[in-house]
Amino acid sequence: SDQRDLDAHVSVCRACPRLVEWREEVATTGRRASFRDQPYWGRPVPSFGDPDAEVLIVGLAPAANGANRTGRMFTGDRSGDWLYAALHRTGYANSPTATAAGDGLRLSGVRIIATVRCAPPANKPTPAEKATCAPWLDRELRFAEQRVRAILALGSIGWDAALGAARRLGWEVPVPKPRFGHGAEALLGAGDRRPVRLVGSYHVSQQNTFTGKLTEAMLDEVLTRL
Ligand code: DU
Ligand code: SF4
Repeated sequence: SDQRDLDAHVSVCRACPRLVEWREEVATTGRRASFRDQPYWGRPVPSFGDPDAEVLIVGLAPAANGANRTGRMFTGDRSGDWLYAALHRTGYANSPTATAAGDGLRLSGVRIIATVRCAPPANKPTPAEKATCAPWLDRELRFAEQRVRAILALGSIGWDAALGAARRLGWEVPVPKPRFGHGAEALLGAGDRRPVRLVGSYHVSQQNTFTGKLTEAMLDEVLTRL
């Protein structure tokens, strides 16, 4: 399928020198001690979930020892523990846990996509890296264009990436630019297609979940709204 073709192409992308170096360094000499005996993926991480999803979740980037290790979005890290538990509570995932590709986890109705597909140092991609990876997001959105009803942006980087992709696809984006916030919402596009709801959520990173900035109830609420 087109989606499988895209996944195969993205998985060998080497367009960002700094990220290629980092993803591979972490995967070889830089493995976390507890994962030292495991193979690491060490490549761009393709999107994951239902290929016919009406809801897209746009995250930030793979975690160095999470998706950069397991090769699957939000799999094998604390952020993913939070996200998949919530997706299970709200009926989008068949299991509350994600450990590795091949664990039987399936999503229905949602697909998870990264803004930047390679693990960045300190989880912080540069503006140039975000721009370089943007065409991959555009292609995901173009596949989904006829069916997508809502996009959940995890964090302001996902929010800005979704707005940028929407503009490049020729969807109508409100002016001035809608501001990101937890629970923020904007309507994108018009024409012959029903508008796409863009919904914001604080990112599921430990920085937010450990501090209580993002609670389970807050995450369930935005997921339920979709
Ligand atoms: O081989 P496949 O059934 O198309 O699944 C590929 C991959 O995508 C697998 O990890 C399950 C996941 N997936 C999903 O989460 N939800 C779907 O509706 C279809 C596939
Ligand atoms: Fe390619 Fe995106 Fe990875 Fe850059 S971040 S190397 S554009 S997949």
